[in-house]
Amino acid sequence: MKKIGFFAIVGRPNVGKSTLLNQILGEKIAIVSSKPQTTRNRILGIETRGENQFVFLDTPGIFQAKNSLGDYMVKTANSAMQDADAVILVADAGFAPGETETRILQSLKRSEIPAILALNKVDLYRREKLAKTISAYAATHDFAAVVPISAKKGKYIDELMAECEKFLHEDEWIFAEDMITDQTQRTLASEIIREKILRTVDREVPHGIAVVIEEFREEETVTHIRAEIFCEKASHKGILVGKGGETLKRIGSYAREDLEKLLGTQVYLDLWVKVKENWRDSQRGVTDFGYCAD
Ligand SMILES: Nc1nc2c(ncn2[C@@H]2O[C@H](COP(=O)(O)OP(=O)(O)O)[C@@H](O)[C@H]2O)c(=O)[nH]1
Ligand SMILES: [Mg+2]
Repeated sequence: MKKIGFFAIVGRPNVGKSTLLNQILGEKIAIVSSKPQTTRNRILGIETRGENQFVFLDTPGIFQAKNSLGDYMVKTANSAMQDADAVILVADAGFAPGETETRILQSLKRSEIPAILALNKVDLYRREKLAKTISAYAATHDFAAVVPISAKKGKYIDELMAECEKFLHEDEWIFAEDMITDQTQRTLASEIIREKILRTVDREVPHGIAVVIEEFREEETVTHIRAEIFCEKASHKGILVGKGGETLKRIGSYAREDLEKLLGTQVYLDLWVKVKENWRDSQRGVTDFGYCAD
């Protein structure tokens, strides 16, 4: 009998939601960085094991939005929660529930959606610390399960999957058995480029970046990709390009390495930097770059 279930992965920015999804799938479909608010869209990840199809929705973290892009990101996370059979709340194993977790739990209580608590980054903490965090959470909510994990090290992921399995229901699968995401190769390519920018440049620059793929042409052994990187200020453009174009070259070569792995071909990557002032503040700018609600 075939079974399926939907799971929204939620939590504050930077707790390891995208790392967890990649680890479950064994493939990188969600970009990861040490900077908060890396994930902007809802990302679908599909894991089919035997008769079971697990559909995961990686969401942008839930936070206090400061502009139109932020609004869009928080709405995306909230709506993913409403559609789920169960929510996986990812939280840092070293901290008691804070304002964000409390807010998420209140909304789950109201809508009566079951929650699995995944306490992540256990590799960083001692056992006593983890025990304290577990009791702090247990006192605030009646979780379907509490599973300490290390998304980065791939530890206790099977335990988490076993808890998810309890929420599957008998039904036809929605996705083909070999499908792992609904994102197109173009989208994955633009996200990879954005990840390398997040990892290469600092301060406020990467948060104002949008990457648009202008050309994606596949030949037998080579893929030609031309991408435009939009930033919010001329000074940001200077930082992205760097002295003698050195920073942009570095971003390009990191991105090319991952793109070649993703596509299984050689990649010719052509990157251009453009300025579009304050696009994140306008609804128009945000939708123009593809961040539009379903
Ligand atoms: N030490 C440790 N770091 C982790 C773990 N999981 C994720 N991280 C790191 O936490 C940061 C944020 O991860 P990311 O998946 O982008 O978080 P998201 O914003 O919740 O999607 C990255 O630097 C990850 O490498 C973990 O289990 N242990
Ligand atoms: Mg993320």
